[in-house]
Amino acid sequence: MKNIKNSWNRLVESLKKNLKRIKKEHLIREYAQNNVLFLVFVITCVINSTMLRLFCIKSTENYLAIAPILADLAIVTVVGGLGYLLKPKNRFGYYLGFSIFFTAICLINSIYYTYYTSFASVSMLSLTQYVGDVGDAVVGQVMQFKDFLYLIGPIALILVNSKLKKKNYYKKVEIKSERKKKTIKTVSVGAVIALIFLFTLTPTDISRLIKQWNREYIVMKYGIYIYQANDVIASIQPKINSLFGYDQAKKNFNDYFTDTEKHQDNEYTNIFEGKNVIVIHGESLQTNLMDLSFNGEEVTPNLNKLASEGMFFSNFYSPVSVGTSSDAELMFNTSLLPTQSGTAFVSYSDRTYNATPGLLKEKGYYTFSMHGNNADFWNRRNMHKSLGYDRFYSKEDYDVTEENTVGLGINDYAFFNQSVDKITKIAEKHDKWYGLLMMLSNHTPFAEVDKYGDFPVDIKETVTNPDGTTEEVSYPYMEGTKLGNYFKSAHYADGAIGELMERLDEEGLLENTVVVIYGDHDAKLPRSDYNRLYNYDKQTDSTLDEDDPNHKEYDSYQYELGRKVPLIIWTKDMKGTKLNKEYTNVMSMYDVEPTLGNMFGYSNEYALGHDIFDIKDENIVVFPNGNWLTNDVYYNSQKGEYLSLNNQAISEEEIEKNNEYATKLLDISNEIIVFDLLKEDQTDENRVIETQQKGT
Ligand code: GP9
Ligand code: MN
Repeated sequence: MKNIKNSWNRLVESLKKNLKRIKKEHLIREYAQNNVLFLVFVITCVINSTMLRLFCIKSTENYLAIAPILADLAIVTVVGGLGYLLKPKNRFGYYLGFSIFFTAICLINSIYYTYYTSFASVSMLSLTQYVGDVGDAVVGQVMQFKDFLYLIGPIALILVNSKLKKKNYYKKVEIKSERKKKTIKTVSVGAVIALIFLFTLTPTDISRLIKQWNREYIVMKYGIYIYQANDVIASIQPKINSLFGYDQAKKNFNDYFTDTEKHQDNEYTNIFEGKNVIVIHGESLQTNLMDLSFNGEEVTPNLNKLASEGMFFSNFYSPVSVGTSSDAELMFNTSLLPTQSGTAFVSYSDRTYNATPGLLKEKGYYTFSMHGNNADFWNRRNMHKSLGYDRFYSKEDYDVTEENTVGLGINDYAFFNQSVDKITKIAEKHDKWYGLLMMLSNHTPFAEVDKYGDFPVDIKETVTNPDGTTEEVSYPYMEGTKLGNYFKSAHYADGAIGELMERLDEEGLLENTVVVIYGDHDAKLPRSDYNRLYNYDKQTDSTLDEDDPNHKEYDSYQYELGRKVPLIIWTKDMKGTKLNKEYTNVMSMYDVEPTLGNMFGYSNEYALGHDIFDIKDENIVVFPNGNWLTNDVYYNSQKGEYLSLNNQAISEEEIEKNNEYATKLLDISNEIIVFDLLKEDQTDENRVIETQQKGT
């Protein structure tokens, strides 16, 4: 302790001494005079990036953020430091060049943000529509006074340069070793700042940078320069991936589909032909919600009602990968699986997809999607076009206010309400339509509990006192836990589904319509919270001990299998018919397109999933990590072990066969997307020409 105190005192003393020396010897002034170009470059680049963030992202968290300033400072210090390798007379050109480059990044993003409320991506440069749409609008409508402020960097450098010229600054001679020393010192300072920045990062920050889809978040954390560099890498990666291996991929594809059995018609074939469709993408809705009640109130009464009146697929999984919501959409619409690197929505939005909206369009449907969030989230602005939606209604089409905002954006009640107004108009104009409504409120972290309304997740009991009087006691149970908050949030979202159904009915929109509801993926909640849910001890307000006879094990297998999500297909007149029942065969999100296709009379001949009424109890659900599930077995490929669901052992051969199938499915799906195998006219020659054109 004494030693630490002594060292600390020595450090403080030496700092004081150095500060005094710096003051006395005017070292700062001297440094500034000798490095004025570098300093102007660094300061203006950091100011520009900070200004961009402050103008675009209006949140206290952003206003107070130090991390992006550190990130920007590290980048420009290193770039600026490398300028010292040049002779003084060449440095102005170097700094001006980079200053213009960094200014352009800020300026383009500022304009793009004004127009699209998101940051720009180089991947969009290949989309001519973007250049066309924005090109005309830029100078007149979109470029605002604030955008001119970004020019301070190059302007300041030009002014400083003319002053320096007059002072004969550039006549100074600096020998090579001196220049090298200066470079090393400055770059090292940049590296230290970068290190400090790295310490501020959380695992979520890193994973979001890798995914590169939550652009605002990345800019808010990493600053605009790292965002843009990362964006370039993310945009180039799929192009590189698709350069090699096309022939082998095409052969695998042909072999796979030659060997695949053709679909057989069944009693569900064409039963919904010509009907309108409303698909509800239920954010983070898990099936286990539907079995739960607190103090006699169901968590999801509306979902439960729809399930009890319609076709309820109770063993349904959404094998999403890092693309979460967007992977669910991909699988639902295209019967493909998530890609092995990046996400289909962000990295491969320019590929050809045999997607449900596009296939229904060919049958005369008007197709649309609606979502209250920013259109660039998960790159939906582009990907929804590739999937064949005629129109994507996003945040900019909704009246979003502070009052109607919950979590990521407009709450599900306001979103549905405004959506029904839009659907009513669509239905007036079009005979047949297919629409997707994507919910948003029930999104992790489920923290805005006071906005979810009153839904206690405690245990209330009435106890009789010895004197005969009664009183109500409450045990906290799930109150204050993340899982408990999820129940409150899900109950809130479920209420919005109830209101939506009522309004659709009032507007007569359910008469000839099939409603399809799916949970997009699980809510990623802690297993310990589930242990509390199933093993709560009221007396101690904690989880029962594992050796307690009443303890119910909720192990990792139960947790993984518990991640299932609901799929409900419902029509107003289905209740009591033979369709109205629970369907228990295992099924996955990528089985939906062939299943619906069979019912609506369209087909994707390159679907990787199956019509569940064709494959029935022989279905296998494959997960992106190679795990798989049948009605009888759940196999964990990481551990190389399985859980029998029917108390029977499974042979090594069976495991091997299914492992091969899982790998094949994941590979073929990935190759279809990466090599754009569904695109017609894909001869090798055309691909080479196209790749060259894209490269120029
Ligand atoms: C974003 C919403 C949520 O618009 O769909 O995406 P997620 O985080 O669930 O992938
Ligand atoms: Mn989601």
